[in-house]
Amino acid sequence: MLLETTMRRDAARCERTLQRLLAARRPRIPTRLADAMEYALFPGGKRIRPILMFAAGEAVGERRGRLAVPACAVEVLHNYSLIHDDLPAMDNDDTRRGRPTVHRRFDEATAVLAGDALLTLSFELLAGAPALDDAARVAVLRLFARYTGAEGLIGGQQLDMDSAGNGGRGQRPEAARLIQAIHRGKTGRLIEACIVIPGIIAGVDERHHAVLRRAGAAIGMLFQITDDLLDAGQPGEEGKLTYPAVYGVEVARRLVGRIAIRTDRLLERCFGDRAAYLRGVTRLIVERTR
Ligand code: GRG
Repeated sequence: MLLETTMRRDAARCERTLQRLLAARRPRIPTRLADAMEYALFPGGKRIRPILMFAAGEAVGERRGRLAVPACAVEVLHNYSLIHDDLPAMDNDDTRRGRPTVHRRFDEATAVLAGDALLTLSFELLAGAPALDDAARVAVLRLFARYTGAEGLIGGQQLDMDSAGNGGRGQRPEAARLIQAIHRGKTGRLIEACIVIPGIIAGVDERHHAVLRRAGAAIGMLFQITDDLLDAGQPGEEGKLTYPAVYGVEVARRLVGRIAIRTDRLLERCFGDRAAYLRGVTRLIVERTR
């Protein structure tokens, strides 16, 4: 099947499951809060994280049925982080995905609560995901908490805020380390989780687990540098601590090329034909134009 068709189907699967999970809870949630949560989730963005989870699932021979709820949990957490990132205390953004941000459409307090509610919902979903054995469920919850907490996503956001306005200054090797730490926390860990969680659910051995971690970290890096390359030169981007801003667009492009080739070979070597979909999605992440 055509790569784009499979991706569309997987995004639609995530959409259906998310709609069902939210609809089941809606009667017990205060209306304004439920409205804000749904406003953030629907219509969504690219749904690239759930797609990556289904693709990693194919590589490890895991069926989509067992991954649907965990994939929604990751997407729900992603949307919490966007709501909070847009708040006046952080990025202070008025629009996201071409319409008002949650705090603009509702109000700041509701946006904080909707973000909090999505964060806790993501853990509720993982805790109740059907057909996982207890050991896998605990391992997934532990990894997800670590990757999205103070050592992961939230820590990355703190580092990013601390470094605001520092782009291009200081020693280059230092800048490289800081950029890597920010990317790994803010973007990388959640994408790594998408690649590693299907392996935990499928019960892969240590060696394959380590490969999934390496590939996940690399795909996270590819996603973020590509994002920064797409933004390079836009108003408001100057002075940001990103590879294109600090090292230039050409260096950043070459870095993406090198990481992409290494990751592609690693996935092919370890998972053979079963990694075709994951390799395809990774290629499209690098080639995307939005
Ligand atoms: C507030 C704890 C906390 C974290 C915020 C998500 C985030 C961390 C910041 C948003 C700014 C940003 C550019 C982060 C890097 C991750 C990223 C590229 C997010 C956008 O993800 P997409 O492109 O969004 O998958 P869609 O709209 O497609 O869902």
